Amino acid sequence: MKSNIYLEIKEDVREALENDVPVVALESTIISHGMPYPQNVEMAKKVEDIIRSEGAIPATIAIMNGKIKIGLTDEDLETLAQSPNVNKVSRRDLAKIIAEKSVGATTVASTMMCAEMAGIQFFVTGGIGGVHRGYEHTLDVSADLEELAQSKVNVICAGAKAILDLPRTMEYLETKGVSVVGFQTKVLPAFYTRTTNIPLQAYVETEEALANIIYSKNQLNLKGGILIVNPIPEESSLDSAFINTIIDEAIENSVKDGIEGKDVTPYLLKTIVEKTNGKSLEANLALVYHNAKVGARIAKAYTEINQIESHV
Ligand code: PSU
Ligand code: MN
Repeated sequence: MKSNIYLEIKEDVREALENDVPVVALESTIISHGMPYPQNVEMAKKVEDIIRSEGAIPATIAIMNGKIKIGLTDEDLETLAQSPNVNKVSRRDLAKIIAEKSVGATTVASTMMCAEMAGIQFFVTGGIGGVHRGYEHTLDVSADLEELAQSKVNVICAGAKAILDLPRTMEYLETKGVSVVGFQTKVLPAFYTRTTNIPLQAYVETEEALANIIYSKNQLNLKGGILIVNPIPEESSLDSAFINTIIDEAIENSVKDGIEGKDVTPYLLKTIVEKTNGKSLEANLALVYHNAKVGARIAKAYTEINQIESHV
């Protein structure tokens, strides 16, 4: 297990890390800026329960009282879900929020950084950030993509939302050398929907096959994480014409309202939930739960392979 003076690792997470029990990290921006209250806190708790029921230990990550908390209490989750003063913390914000001891919700990028500091290799979320549509005017590319190229943490998500420019997001990842592996899909899933016409270079049918890829990557000591894309379950997926019309409207509104920088993604998520009367939220919850199950199973499969290989 790794450590630094700012890490505050919860007891059950610490024990798991010391005893080679699989641990799965979770982010907190999805709680504070990705979903409305109270569904956000219900989601945060249920995701942890799913990971535990699969035999892994969940570690939700946030910045509180000048510490990087790895593993949160129910009270912490409530604060993140309800408090209006929670900062959205990406790589650039991390040191500042720790130094001034304010509350920070970690994005995919900063959760990867913190997970790596604690020695956690697996991280489950809903969707990642990417290259935004209209990036040729704004240069809006999420720091999540750079982080995937840097931090050795494997991220399980349901693809990226069509609020992003998906082909360019994939090009960016290719340039940065990030492997995108489809879990039971040969094309990139688009969060609310299971398919796009963007082919993937790698796909696997089983958690074991994925764990094998991660094992090889670790043996090669390659930088960065693997992005595992796991499509939303069929029964929860939305009609693509329906959701894409709403996404287009949400983007138009964001431009009209002059939304920029770190506010863009939260603004779009909120607008989409409102415009779909909560349908998008239901889909979002379903895909996060599915990712938690698959992510915990991958972490478990990896631990098993690692134990076998280190004994031969
Ligand atoms: N996409 C989602 N839900 C989310 C996010 C993205 O479907 O909650 C959050 C994640 O925390 C992600 C962040 O890391 O938004 C990306 O923000 P930005 O585009 O500002 O980098
Ligand atoms: Mn951005």
